[in-house]
Amino acid sequence: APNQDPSFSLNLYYYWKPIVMKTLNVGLIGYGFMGRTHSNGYSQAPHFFTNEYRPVLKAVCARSEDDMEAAQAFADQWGYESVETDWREMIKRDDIDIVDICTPNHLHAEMAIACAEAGKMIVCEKPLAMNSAQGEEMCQAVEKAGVKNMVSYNYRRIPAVTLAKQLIDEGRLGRIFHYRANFLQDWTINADVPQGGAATWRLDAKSAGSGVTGDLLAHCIDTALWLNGEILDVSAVTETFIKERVHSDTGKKQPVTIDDACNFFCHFKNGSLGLFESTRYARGHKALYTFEINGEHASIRWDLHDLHRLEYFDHRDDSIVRGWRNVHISDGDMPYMDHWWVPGLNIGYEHSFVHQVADFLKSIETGEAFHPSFRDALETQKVCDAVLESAAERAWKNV
Ligand code: NAI
Ligand code: SOE
Repeated sequence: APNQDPSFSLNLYYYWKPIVMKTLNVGLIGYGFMGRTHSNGYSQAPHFFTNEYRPVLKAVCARSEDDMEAAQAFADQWGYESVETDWREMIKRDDIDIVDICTPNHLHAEMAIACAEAGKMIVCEKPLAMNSAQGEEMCQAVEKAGVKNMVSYNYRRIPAVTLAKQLIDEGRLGRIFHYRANFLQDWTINADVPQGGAATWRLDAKSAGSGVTGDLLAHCIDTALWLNGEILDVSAVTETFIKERVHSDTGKKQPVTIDDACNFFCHFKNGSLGLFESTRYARGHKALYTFEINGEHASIRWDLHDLHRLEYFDHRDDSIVRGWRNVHISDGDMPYMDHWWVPGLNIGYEHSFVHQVADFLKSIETGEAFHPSFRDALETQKVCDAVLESAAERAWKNV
């Protein structure tokens, strides 16, 4: 061995292990940001993770004949074998096993329910639905059809976040008192940014459902439910700073009905207090997702801009060396890291989607449940609904 470090040889083992694979054909709907990210996940997962199943990029779907050329260019770039122009036709195909829904939020429910009825496994982007009533219908559809399903709350699968879960489950923090999370961006400060249309559907409630609550806080809520358990009730405030924007459908100024910013407090079932903040008006922040958890013995904090580090403070440390430890998650005994390169070499945002694919394929192979499923994501949706109701009514709301 060129290096006596066991984690190094483990990496080589994963890299060279011969694999016999069965195929699972993927049909992708939506070839924008997430269409690319998921396609990369399917392409990379079999190179780095040993699963019985290998995804095959079988078909990508355009919106209609009008964007056929763009869809074909995407297919050529990513290696999809065929292009469809109607997602309803694509999901009828016998040679499609998994349908991956990477479209704006208002399309998730109709597409996912139709896929379940067609007996397809489903990967759906977040947020699950426009609201929890719709989410419940989606859950019932996949459960009735008995099809495997997942929602792409990918941040769970960033190794430092997975390590946070491990430390909490091992009881290292002790009783938890505080959970604090932020997701800050600044891309809608300019009043000239329109609402609606291909690039700015997130600003139109008809296609997004909500603003930062469903788009950004949903991620924070998913992570929080996973790390710290159920949320019982919420008290929220939302603001829409720019009240009217040009709508791409009409070319005219129309009222903006999404939340530009949202802050909320909550009680968790374990007795801890939660404090969440999200905005698209935090000048200087592009995607600052952070959380901090304070327990009786120890605290942890994490920052997406430095995603490889988990900060950890343990009061039980010897007092003369006690302080915040800056743990760099790049060694083979850290979650997922035994599948990548050698110790010390970083991975990034897109790898959380590779991990997601690898874990999903493993759950198909073993028959074990995959999390977050539609049912798990419905819990996040219920918190989002309670947050928006609380802000509208200026009252505490039970989830
Ligand atoms: P995007 O705007 O980049 O792409 C959306 C795609 O959907 C486009 O290719 C568009 O042509 C397609 N589409 C729209 N209507 C369609 C129809 N009727 N039939 C077929 N295709 C249609 O959007 P983006 O950023 O990829 O977001 C998609 C979803 O992913 C959203 O639900 C969003 O919330 C979620 N998302 C999740 C992220 C994460 O970190 N997990 C990051 C970004 C987005
Ligand atoms: C919005 O800018 C966005 O892309 C969200 O849609 C994603 O869910 C989040 O992960 C990053 O920001």
